[in-house]
Amino acid sequence: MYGRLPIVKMLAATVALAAAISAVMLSINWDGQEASTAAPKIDDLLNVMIVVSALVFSLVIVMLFYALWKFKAKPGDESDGEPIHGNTRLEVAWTLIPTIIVLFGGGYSWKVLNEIEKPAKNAITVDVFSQQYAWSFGYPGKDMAWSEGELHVPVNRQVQFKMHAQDVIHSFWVPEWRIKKDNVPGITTTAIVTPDKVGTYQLICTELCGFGHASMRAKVVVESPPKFREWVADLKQQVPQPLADSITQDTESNPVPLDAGGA
Ligand SMILES: [Cu+2]
Repeated sequence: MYGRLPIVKMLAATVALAAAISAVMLSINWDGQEASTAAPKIDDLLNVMIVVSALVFSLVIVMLFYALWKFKAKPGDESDGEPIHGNTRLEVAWTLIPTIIVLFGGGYSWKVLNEIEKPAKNAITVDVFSQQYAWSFGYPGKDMAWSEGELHVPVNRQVQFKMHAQDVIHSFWVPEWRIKKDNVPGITTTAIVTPDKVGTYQLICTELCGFGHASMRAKVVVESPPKFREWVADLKQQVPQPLADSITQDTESNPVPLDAGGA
């Protein structure tokens, strides 16, 4: 037989390799500036998963290289390998450990999602209209003011974006907020964000939506509440009728039976 594996040494090598990989990976600022209350929570989640992945990767690499070194065939040895049948302890371990890791990742993500999507009492609603290849926005108020290509929101207040795609699937993404949400024709999707840093950002369409997809962007301005109110009050246009209709005509809030008219 092969004798006992040097478990302690292998574990030490695994931890050392994982620490080295984590140190490099965590030193990189993957997502850039954080500008919403969700951003630090999402970044922490990513960092934890990076460390967990580094541990799994290191364990596999250490075992692989140990096996390559220890069990290498001698020159001229053409014989078959030893026939090996199941190892219950090993099988229990390689089922149980991944299960625990996946459940941990799922539970942690669930917790983060719950926290960042918790509706606030003083939230404002902004309607988002996406079409090939432009964004426009409707603001709350009697006449529903409308802006094209430029989104303004107040700082430190939750915004609930109600999204209405007019043609194909688009996706709403402001990298500094970390939130990304698909806009799907026929249904209203919601993204909840609390921007917490004044500044100018970019809204990017992140679902390949056609020829002009790469240029489907809008300017995002996060500003103080008085400035925001002033800006909305100065808007001259109202949401055009076809866009206003798309708010109420989605099949999610107004389900239409499948056999209702049509071909
Ligand atoms: Cu698009």
